[in-house]
Amino acid sequence: MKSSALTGRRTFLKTAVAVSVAGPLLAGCTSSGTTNSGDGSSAADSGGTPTTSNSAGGGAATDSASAFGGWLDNTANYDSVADKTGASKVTVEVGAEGNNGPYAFAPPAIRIGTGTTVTWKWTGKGGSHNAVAQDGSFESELSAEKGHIFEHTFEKSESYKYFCSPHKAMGMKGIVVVE
Ligand SMILES: [Cu+2]
Repeated sequence: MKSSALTGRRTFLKTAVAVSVAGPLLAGCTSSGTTNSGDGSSAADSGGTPTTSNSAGGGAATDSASAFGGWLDNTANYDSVADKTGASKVTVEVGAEGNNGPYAFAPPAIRIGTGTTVTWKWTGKGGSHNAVAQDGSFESELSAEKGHIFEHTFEKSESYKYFCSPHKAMGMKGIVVVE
């Protein structure tokens, strides 16, 4: 009789885990118009959050990156926007480690105030890089030289997507959010 009790408990746990996994998944899908997303969450209080990292990992990463319309979806070193508001000068490394080699901007996403000057500084690694705004508002030289610098002062409250031409497809992209 002990074993049957265990089996029953195990079944319950399995169900609880399945429900708690389904909860966040449904929640993440609300943007695509899923109907009753609130229903599944009632049983999710039994914990089980660690299990979500396996099944929902891809979806969750896509979700957070999609804040910029998916711009940083394949940018490996992006996980959040670095808050640099209040700083008058901010430096971004060009050719930092990321995207399977020195093919990243670091930090890839920054938030600044108007009038802030951003300085892109080349590490000298990964060959030639540049920093090109998608809307054409700035474009650096293509350089492979360590210590090379490009500066741009942001005056308008806007989000500026930019990329490195040679490595854009690899995920060498960034964004400057001007408040
Ligand atoms: Cu590059």
